[in-house]
Amino acid sequence: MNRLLITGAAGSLGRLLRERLAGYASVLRLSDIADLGQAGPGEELVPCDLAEAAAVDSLVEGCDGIVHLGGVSVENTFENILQSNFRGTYNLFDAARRHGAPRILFASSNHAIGFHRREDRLDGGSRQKPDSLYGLSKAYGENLGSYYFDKFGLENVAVRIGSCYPEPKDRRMLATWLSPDDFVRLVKRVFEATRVGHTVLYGASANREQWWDNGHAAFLGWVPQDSSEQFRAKVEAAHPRQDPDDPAVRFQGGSFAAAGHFED
Ligand code: NAI
Ligand code: 15L
Repeated sequence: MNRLLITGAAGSLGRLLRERLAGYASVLRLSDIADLGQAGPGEELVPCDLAEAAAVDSLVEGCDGIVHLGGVSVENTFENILQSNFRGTYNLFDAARRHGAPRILFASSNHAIGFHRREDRLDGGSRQKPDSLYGLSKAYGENLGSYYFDKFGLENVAVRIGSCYPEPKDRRMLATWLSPDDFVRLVKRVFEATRVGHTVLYGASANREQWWDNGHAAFLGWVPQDSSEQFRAKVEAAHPRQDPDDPAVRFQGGSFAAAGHFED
């Protein structure tokens, strides 16, 4: 890999990959609207608003792979999500089409399927059930990936990330937790696999509670190594058992599914 672009590089997963993918490509091109600090060895900093099509076109030129993390990462107004997520992700895919179709890893979210019930085991064929305006933008990004692969052969993997933090923060995250190490391993597999087509998979570690089945993506060779189980006692002590009929417990999206419409 010569030049790998990471959008959203100033965010929490972006900072993680910036550190952990140092040296993985000859050049890491790091982009965000927020401050990216100073360029280190092998880094190129390209500030860019993803909503600006011309700027995104220049951003993507010369890249061999893209990790697309940039955008609004929680529920927000439709206008903000429209600009950063809907427009931003369209601009990115369309620029990639014009510049040699570099493979894209799109950071989708469990909130694209957040209105599925916790007792439903999802797999590659499960339908989208967004739980928020944010989740809708992730469902749209997945569909962009489907369209750009079918129409233009632009390979891409949408990862429905669960909860990627150093430790699970609550009882729900015992099921949705994706360890930073497992995330980094997944990113590398996406760019090292011979072929990925258009694939949608779930980003969770090998936790005891499993809501998602990635059997359809076994060709990637990504086998999560970590488990939230090591944190169970701590999490359960800090967070009392919840009412099983609470919408935040019934649905996979948790509080995103339980919340009212953001614009009201
Ligand atoms: P974050 O909010 O820390 O980082 C997102 C970055 O995108 C920020 O630095 C922000 O400045 C940038 N950004 C927002 N709008 C932009 C625009 N118009 N142009 C350029 N940059 C813009 O989020 P985090 O946690 O690092 O997540 C990264 C990605 O992964 C996001 O797309 C998020 O939706 C997704 N994700 C993260 C999960 C997690 O557990 N951290 C779970 C599921 C999905
Ligand atoms: C997400 O999509 C968010 O970006 C992140 O902040 C977490 O809330 C995560 O999902 C989750 O569901 O835990």
